[in-house]
Amino acid sequence: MAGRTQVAARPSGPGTAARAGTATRAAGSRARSNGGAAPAEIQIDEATRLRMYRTITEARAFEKRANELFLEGVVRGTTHLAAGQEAVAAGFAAAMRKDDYTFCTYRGHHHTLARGVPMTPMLLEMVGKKGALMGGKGGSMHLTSVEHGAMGSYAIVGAHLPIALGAAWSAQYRKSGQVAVCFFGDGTTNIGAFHEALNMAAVWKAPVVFVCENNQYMEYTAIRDVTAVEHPAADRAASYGLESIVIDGNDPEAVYATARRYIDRARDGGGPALIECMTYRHGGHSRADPGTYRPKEEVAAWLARDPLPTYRAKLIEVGIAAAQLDEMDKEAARKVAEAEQAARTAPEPDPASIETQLWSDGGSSWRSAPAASTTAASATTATAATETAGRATNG
Ligand SMILES: Cc1ncc(C[n+]2csc(CCOP(=O)(O)OP(=O)(O)O)c2C)c(N)n1
Ligand SMILES: [Mg+2]
Repeated sequence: MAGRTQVAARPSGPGTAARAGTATRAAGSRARSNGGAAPAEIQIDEATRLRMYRTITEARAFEKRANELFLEGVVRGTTHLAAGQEAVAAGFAAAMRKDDYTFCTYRGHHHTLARGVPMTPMLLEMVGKKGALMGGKGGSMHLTSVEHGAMGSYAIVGAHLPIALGAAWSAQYRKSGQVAVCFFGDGTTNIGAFHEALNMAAVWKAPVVFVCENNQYMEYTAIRDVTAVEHPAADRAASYGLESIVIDGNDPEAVYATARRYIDRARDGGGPALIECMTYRHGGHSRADPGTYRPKEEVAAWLARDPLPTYRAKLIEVGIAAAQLDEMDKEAARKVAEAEQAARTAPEPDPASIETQLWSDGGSSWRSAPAASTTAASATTATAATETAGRATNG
């Protein structure tokens, strides 16, 4: 792998400033930091800008209400909000082709919405009612919609990086031109699967773009307290022959331009990329966490860089009418209200559905039906399952 280019558009925002003085190390640096602005060659048109604003405002409105419903007990279990990190989802989704793949973590509402998954089935998934995105079997942490390229939200830290690589390898093998984009947190970079996936992706020149949403915390621990390098993803990139890329994850246009550049490159056979987006979660790790371990000044500094009002102000500055943005905010509120209404009133799912979608035939016959009394197809499945079970027992 040739690349040791640094294209770092290093943000000057909070967090980064606190660690200023640590120079970016990338042998053979060429392109220099442009302070988070979009690379000059990528033009961002008005439709893309509006699309990104829509994603940010809709994700913010959706998560705010979803969280309230969790607190009210309408939604059970826990939830992990991405409020504050929406610009990453907005910028990447706008740069992706419709049939590209998204892989994300349990903090994945923003990415799932950004790929066009409607709010109502998503919220129904969280409450486990009829009409839910995945029949109510996944919930907030496992949102998936294959038809939208949303290939899953994974709760095991790091587990999805090799899976995203597999999807990219499949695309490469099929010559489909698809790219897999895999989002994960800063804490994930200390998991073995991160390194294993990056290594093989680089060896295979797979069309996968790994995106670290560096929100600077892994649960209740600051990443800087447990990591030997300043930039947990970018500073490891050189180990796999990749460029060290750090961008302002709160600036959707910087995200979009960088995403376009590396997604397009991966599609053209240029291999993988690793992009570290500096950002911040407004709340705690999950529903149960008030996030009080974070210094007040740090939280305040990042709230002042909230991508929603910041991007709104920028769009108005470039000539987009405030009324048009107001309309989008209203539309977001309308969609949230509609989803909430459905979540409150939808019937419980049919109890029989509990046994569907568990196996490739959509049923449970593989588990117990004797081969003689099943159809030819399910008999084959049952036999295969028995053999697998035998191997598992013996292995
Ligand atoms: C393999 C594994 N180890 C530990 C956990 C518990 N855990 C859940 S979230 C989390 C922190 C991950 O932090 P990061 O990757 O930065 O993602 P963020 O939550 O900040 O988006 C941990 C340790 C887990 N889910 N999986
Ligand atoms: Mg984190």
